[in-house]
Amino acid sequence: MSQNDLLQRMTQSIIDGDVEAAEALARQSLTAGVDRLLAIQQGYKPGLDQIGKGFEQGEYFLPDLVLAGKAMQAAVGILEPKMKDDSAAAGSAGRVLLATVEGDVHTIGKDLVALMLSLSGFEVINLGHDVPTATIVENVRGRKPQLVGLSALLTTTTQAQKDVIEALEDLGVRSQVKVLVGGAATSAEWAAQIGADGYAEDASAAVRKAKQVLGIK
Ligand code: B1M
Repeated sequence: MSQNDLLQRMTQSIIDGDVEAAEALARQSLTAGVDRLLAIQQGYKPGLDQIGKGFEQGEYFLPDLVLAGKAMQAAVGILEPKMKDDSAAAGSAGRVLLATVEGDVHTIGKDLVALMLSLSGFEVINLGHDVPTATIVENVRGRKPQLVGLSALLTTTTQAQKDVIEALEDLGVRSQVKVLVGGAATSAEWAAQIGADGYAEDASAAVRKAKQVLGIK
């Protein structure tokens, strides 16, 4: 099977919400030596984008989103350990606290950002999803990261990114930490509007932006 066929089948496995097929294709791509990030970004992710569009247009429904999300997580679960095996020593670039903000349960993109940051030498504290603003702020105070990354996929939950920045200001710790925002519902304009230090559109951009705001070459 050509690499293109493999990528297309990966996309289809997500659209079908077929966990077994997604996993089998991930194993097959490892054997064939396909770049793992390419498999995630150009194989599996387009499937989620199509399901998302179809959901908006009433062609797909919530169970389709759920199954597509499970298939994606299963595939990434197979590719991720192999990516970590290949990575350099983690932690040297600095400490990052990552969370999907309160009210938002979307985890896949944030976890990819976590993976890419840790592959690039960051120590990543992943607080998970639907994380209350107070919990994020407590962790900033207690664990002293250099960067806090806030993911939001819903238009309604972007407000929580602003809440976190305001809470950091209220506690007088805003100047001690850089704030990076991302997720499908956000933009560079939004980041500027709420006083974040940066915005990244995808996981690779998140690494570049994290290094840029922290002054790492
Ligand atoms: Co939901 N969902 N969902 N969903 N879901 C979206 C986001 C939506 C755009 C679909 C649509 O209508 N087209 C829409 C949001 C509309 C809006 O508000 N603008 C939506 C909706 C409406 C909902 C519900 C409200 C549906 C309902 O219940 N009626 C509900 C909300 C639940 C909640 O959060 N309270 C809901 C639920 C779910 C599931 C749980 C079923 C599932 C998530 C499973 C999971 O995460 N474990 C799900 C899914 C799968 C999606 C879509 C289809 C795919 C999201 C995804 O994982 N993409 C999504 C449509 C879409 O995005 N095309 C959709 C793949 C991932 C790799 O990309 O997450 O964008 P993404 O992350 C990228 C970048 O954004 C960026 O890098 C990542 C990697 O490249 N990035 C960052 C992300 N975070 C970053 C942080 C950074 C930097 C970059 O710095 C810190």
